[in-house]
Amino acid sequence: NSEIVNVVITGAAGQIAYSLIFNVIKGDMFGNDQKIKLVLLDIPAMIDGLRGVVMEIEDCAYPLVSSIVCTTDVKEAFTDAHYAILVGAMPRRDGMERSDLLKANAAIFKVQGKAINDYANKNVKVLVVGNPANTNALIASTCAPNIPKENFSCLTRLDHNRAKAQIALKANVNVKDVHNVIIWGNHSSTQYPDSRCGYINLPTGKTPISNVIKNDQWLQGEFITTVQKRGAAIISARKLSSAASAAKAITDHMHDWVFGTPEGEYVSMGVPSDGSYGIPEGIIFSFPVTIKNGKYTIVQGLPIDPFSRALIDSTHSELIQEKTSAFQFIE
Ligand code: NAX
Repeated sequence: NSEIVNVVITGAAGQIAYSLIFNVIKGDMFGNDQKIKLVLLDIPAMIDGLRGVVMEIEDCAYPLVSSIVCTTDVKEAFTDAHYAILVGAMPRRDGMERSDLLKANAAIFKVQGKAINDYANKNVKVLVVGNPANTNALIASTCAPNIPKENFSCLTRLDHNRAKAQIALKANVNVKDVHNVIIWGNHSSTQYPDSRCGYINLPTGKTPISNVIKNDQWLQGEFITTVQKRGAAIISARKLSSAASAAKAITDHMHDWVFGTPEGEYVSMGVPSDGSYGIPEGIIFSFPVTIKNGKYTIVQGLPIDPFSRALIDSTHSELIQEKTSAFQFIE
């Protein structure tokens, strides 16, 4: 591919970016023949660190990097962007109220959404990773009325990958044989990791997960809580939040958004709700999707039992509350 794509990564001096950037320039996201202009945005206090990252990018001597821009200016960063991966966010500090966190992030994503609206390529695809990811994505999209809503998404692929991995470990199969797990709702501890529609490829054929793991108590209990609390478990073990696995999930999300999903394969993506599964328009909610020609479609017609309905409704209410609290700061 001879056309260069402009890829913006925010929070570029942070720990996720320190894995993500190298996945991107190796070709894992856009393919092995796609040249990339890499645009790295962070805040002024991080600019020295960012220069160090740039030296390391150069030293990797990867041929896909056509140029690198390091900036603290949103206009410079988002001008002509084809892909914007918004990783940088205000972290929660000790003593900070939840409303302070929502306020600080509302301010960041309002400015970035507006800059994307004013300066990015009109077909830009935006992925929000910085937390609270669903609500930050909604704010950015709301502040970018000239960019189609469908071009804004948030990351729940890490939760999706975690769910696949837990199923593979429990069933003692390779993770590549686990398909169509679903993450519903918010990227938070109210998310609903759902194994009911998933299947495992066994030597004997395609088999529903619940026919391989014949333990409903585990599938409706420990499986769900393990995935919901995985981020916290990593922080408590590593004393740092997940970074390499987050970068891998970001790479999977963008790769599939660009190249599509294999026939019949669902991936989880936070996308604007459209009434599917009783979630009215107006929030960014994680759904099972399939992707073709750069456009995702929410998988329709999956059965929702009362157990699932309750969990989906509860993560929905949390998102409505987050939206109400955050939006008072952007009016
Ligand atoms: P770090 O604190 O290591 O890095 C964040 C970087 O963002 C810092 O360099 C900071 O200076 C920069 N930043 C802050 N405000 C900025 C702004 N206005 N413009 C540009 N850059 C800005 O955090 P890291 O571990 O990399 O995590 C980044 C974000 O991802 C956090 O909000 C984190 O909660 C979130 N995560 C989301 C996940 C998801 O699945 N949606 C999973 C992983 C991760 O926890």
